[in-house]
Amino acid sequence: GRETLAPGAVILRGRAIATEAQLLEDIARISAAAPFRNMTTPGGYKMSVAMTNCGGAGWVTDAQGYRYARNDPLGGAPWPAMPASFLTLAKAAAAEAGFPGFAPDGCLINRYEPGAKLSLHQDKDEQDLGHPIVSVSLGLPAVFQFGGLTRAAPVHRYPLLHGDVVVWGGPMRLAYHGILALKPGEHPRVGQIRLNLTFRHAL
Ligand code: MD5
Ligand code: FE
Repeated sequence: GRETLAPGAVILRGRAIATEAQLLEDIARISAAAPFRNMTTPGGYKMSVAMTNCGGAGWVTDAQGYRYARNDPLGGAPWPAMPASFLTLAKAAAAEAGFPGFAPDGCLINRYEPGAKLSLHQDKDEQDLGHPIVSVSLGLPAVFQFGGLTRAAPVHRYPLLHGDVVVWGGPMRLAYHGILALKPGEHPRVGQIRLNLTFRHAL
């Protein structure tokens, strides 16, 4: 099923189900090499969402600011390579949503435990904001907040469920958005967490 949130913002419900086992295996392998960690914002707060990355461009935050880095600041090695399962899904989903030719160079992997949240923000650390972003939800359900192009615009809430893929492009690429505090629960194959893959052409 396909739902349109706004021009250029499309939810492909259940689009990742067919490859969930491979995606989960690849996440386990990536996080064994580049562990999930709770990064610090430039303002000095520790994020409740734990993060890691794969591919050539990894999103990081520390006292210096937000940026994309080719290497993991924990240990200094390049981030693990982007697995074929990730790349194939992200490219296909983008094409289905009307963005053929999407070539992500990084994937941020977010891990939410109960209570973890992402406050309302814009994604604007990428060099060329003309590229779409593809996000894949796995595990426990979350409530996604989708606002407008200003912080004051009204915010709508949408459930994001295991297997859902969202493509954000066009005019709403810079919309304010966030994830409400995760409710405790148990997903039969993922456990007591939510995972989100966020594919970007960042560098
Ligand atoms: C998540 N992650 O569920 C979300 C999925 C992040 C983040 O927000 O920055 O890691 S990505 C949702 C998204 C991305 C780009 C644009 C918009 C939403 N949008 O315009 O609403 O962990
Ligand atoms: Fe975001």
